[in-house]
Amino acid sequence: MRHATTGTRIPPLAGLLMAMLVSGCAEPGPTVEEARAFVDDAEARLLAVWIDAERAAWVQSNFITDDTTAIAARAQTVVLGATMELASAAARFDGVAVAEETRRKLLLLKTSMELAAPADPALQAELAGITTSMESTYGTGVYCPGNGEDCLDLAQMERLFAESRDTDELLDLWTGWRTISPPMRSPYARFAELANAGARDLGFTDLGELWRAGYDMPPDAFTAELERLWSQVRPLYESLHCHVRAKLADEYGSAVVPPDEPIPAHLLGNMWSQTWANIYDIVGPARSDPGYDLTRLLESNRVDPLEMVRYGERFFSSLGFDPLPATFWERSLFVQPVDRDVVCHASAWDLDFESDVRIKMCIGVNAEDFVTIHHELGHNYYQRAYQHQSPLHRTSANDGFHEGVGDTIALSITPEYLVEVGLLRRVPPADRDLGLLLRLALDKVAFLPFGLMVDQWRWKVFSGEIAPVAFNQGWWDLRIEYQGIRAPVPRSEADFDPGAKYHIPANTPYTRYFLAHILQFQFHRALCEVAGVEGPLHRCSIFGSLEAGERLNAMLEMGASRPWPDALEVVTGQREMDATAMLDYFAPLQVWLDEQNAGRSCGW
Ligand code: X8Z
Ligand code: ZN
Repeated sequence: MRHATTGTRIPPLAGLLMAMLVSGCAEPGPTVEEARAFVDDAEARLLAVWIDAERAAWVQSNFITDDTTAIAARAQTVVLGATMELASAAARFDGVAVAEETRRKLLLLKTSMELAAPADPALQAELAGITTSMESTYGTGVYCPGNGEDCLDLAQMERLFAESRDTDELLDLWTGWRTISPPMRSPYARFAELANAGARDLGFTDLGELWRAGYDMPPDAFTAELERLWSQVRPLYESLHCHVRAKLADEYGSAVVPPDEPIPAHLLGNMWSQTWANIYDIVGPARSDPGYDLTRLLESNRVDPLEMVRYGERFFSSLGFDPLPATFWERSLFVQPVDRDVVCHASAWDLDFESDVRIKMCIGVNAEDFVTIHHELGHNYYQRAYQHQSPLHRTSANDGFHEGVGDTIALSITPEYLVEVGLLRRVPPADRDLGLLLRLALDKVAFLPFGLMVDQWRWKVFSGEIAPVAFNQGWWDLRIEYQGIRAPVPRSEADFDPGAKYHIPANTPYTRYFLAHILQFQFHRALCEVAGVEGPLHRCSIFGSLEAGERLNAMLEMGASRPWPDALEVVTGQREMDATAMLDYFAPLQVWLDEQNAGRSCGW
């Protein structure tokens, strides 16, 4: 911390230091060599504690008990302690003219964590205890309707939620799932307090600023960057919202879905209203059959969860990537166990930061999970590609890249691809494209404002703009502002609706998914060009293109060794994130939506 001096009186100690400097006997500052050695040691030490913590977290999420949660918390405490110590010590080299690579690593030391903690070991342990136990609370959450005997877990509730068209049942499920989170409210407030104190010790204003510092630009510039990207895609979202609201009003009546107002959150086919493809049947055009339904195709071809993962692996193999290691198949979790609690929220892991890659998922045989498998495998192939980088560079160019790779591959699950791999008999005619585009937009475009608002909420919580007494109100204000979606029943501060979304208790930053939704279309457009596929983007599959695979791999293997614009340039030739690829992709849909919305009053 730098303090302003008042007056010109030289305090005795400073006077002594000056005298030492003048006489040349001052302790010399640290050298470039020392800085490099410090970074090398730090990386070795961090790698060791990261691996321990990953193993503990893996066991915790695959076998949730009080004991595994405590063990994971202990390992997390060690990571917090080591990171805070090293990040603080790194400041010693602030004035040293180190090489660019060392400078970058000194910064990455601070931003490599999604969490910061005060220096006091007791507070570090408290913070790690809160985060691990919130995740366990979420993972074991159930809702027991009626007589309280037949409890539903999240996976069961999500399935019912996707299919039900009964507003009473939907409302019951919607409010039911949100009974798991009020106990997280006060731990969350304490978590924010402790993490903010840690972030301030590192020189950030709060944890939100630490998160925003991870994008190779000043945190404020990143905020502006998000605003720029959102303004590119907002008109498309508003068109989709307008059409969906009108169709929901046709289905449920305008007393349930009033015009000009935000859409009630329980009618969109997803527990968090973050993707809407499950209500395609309600909002699709007349004679809208997009030609096939991937869920039905998986069922009729008797594809089981393991085989779904094999489809994913074969896709990456077709691009020239090595097959997944035997340990992936032995150690991953693919189906929900019946005899114990697990965190079912899908995730990808790299236990040894080299090749012990795994996924953990409760796979259902349906289109959504088929896409999620590709999403998770994208993480694993990225992790394997950068394993030769030094530890601090073993991550993606920015976190949006990590989330965008598998999704990019999933954009290549086109009708042509499904025919090629034998899941679909023939390619539907081009006049079905509108249905396909609308179905995809219900996932990708509908997601955008949700992808933004989750961290808008957290950033305001961390900065103090949203105080604990207004946690829930602040959440719904942003839901209305960004998404045009409102709570279906009055909510109060006895509720803690943010906690019913996995990434809040798990403390996973969420802006990464917004970025990924923009980036994946940019990657897709560029890789389709590399693969030499002509025609509309929504009909392009890069399946089987070694050229596209090589280009993608060149970016993946860089890890975080360079600022992200360098990595982006490798695949796309562009140095800026840019939503025009997404707009290009959906251009025919935008025309159609404009026709549908003519005469409707849009907005909320
Ligand atoms: O959490 C995920 C992945 C794991 S990184 C399944 N996603 C977000 C979510 O489910 O809310 C993918 C898209 C958004
Ligand atoms: Zn992911």
